[in-house]
Amino acid sequence: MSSVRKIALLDMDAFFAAAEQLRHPELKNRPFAIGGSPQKRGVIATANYLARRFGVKSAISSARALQLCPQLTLIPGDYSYYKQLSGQVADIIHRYCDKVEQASIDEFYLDLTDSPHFQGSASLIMEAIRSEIRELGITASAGISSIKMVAKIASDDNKPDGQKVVPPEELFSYLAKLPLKRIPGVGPSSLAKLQGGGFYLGADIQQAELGDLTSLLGERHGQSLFNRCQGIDPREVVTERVRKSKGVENTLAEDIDQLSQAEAIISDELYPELLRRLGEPVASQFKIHSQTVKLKFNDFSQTTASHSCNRLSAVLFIQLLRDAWQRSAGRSVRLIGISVALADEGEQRQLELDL
Ligand code: TTP
Ligand code: MG
Repeated sequence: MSSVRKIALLDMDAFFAAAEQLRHPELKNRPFAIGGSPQKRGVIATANYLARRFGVKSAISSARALQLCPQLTLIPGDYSYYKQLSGQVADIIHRYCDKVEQASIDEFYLDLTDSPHFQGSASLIMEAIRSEIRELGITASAGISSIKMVAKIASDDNKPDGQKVVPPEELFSYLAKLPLKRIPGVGPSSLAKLQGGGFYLGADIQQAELGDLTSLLGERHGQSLFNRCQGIDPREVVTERVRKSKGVENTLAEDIDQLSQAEAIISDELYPELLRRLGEPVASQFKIHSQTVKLKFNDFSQTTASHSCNRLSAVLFIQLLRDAWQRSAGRSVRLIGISVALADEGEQRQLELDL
């Protein structure tokens, strides 16, 4: 095994805005933002790319946003919906990688060092994950590097819907060219101190004396910036849980275009087969995290619908099928799949306690 790690950071593009656009397609050609009302001194959570052209962005007040862009449509946030969508993204990622750390609602670190997929090509794995996310109707960008910090920084380079690899031999030169404000942890006040000391780019830190940095920024922050600009960031991808899933799918002998046919395939074929594969303990107890239905259409694009739940439910599969079916837009269906993500041990204990 090589000692150089392959770490990716996946970050959803304009996440809350993309999520809203998915269920309200009419928003697409308008500048809009998710945020609290200006009367209640609300702030902007995020804005779509059209609104960003006016300067509307995360953390400014909604009142200011409306000054910058008077035609802005302001919508309240729906955190549980975004969380559910983020869970669907997590499920996709877990199908390609066991070592995943969710850093925020829309950011995931993956350790792909030992991945068996695509002959270990991190670029191809991230392309595949991003293409499955695109099937959900939203997009993500990724950065790939041997250290976490650069994976995160690089995920912005080709945003939206792009990715960037910084190979190990280019790490030092990539950092050299980097304006310090792009380094996570360098906020406005650190930046002012650094610029006051004549430090503007990664190269300035690479050539600095450690003592000069620690006297400017303090021991811990100074040391950490010094190390990271040398390409030293030993932080591991910390796995919270490995989500295992089980499923069955069926490529149909002939494409179908009636929902009732699909319902029958799930009820009569796929669900009994899933029960058999799961075995009695899982099928009857609280050992499920979520259920998913997948449809592949005759143009080979696919869609999935998922919902979290604790106990296996045939009715839920039918509901999810109906949700997914609505996206067929006249296409017939060539494959149907159903799957469950299994709860891990910790979750099971928690569920039993909750009861
Ligand atoms: P980000 O990934 O920072 O932003 P984004 O996904 O909207 O845009 P980008 O394409 O640049 O990645 O944050 C993810 C979500 O977190 C964002 O959609 C809304 C929320 N958020 C807030 O609620 N407040 C904030 O100040 C920020 C930065 C984000
Ligand atoms: Mg994002």
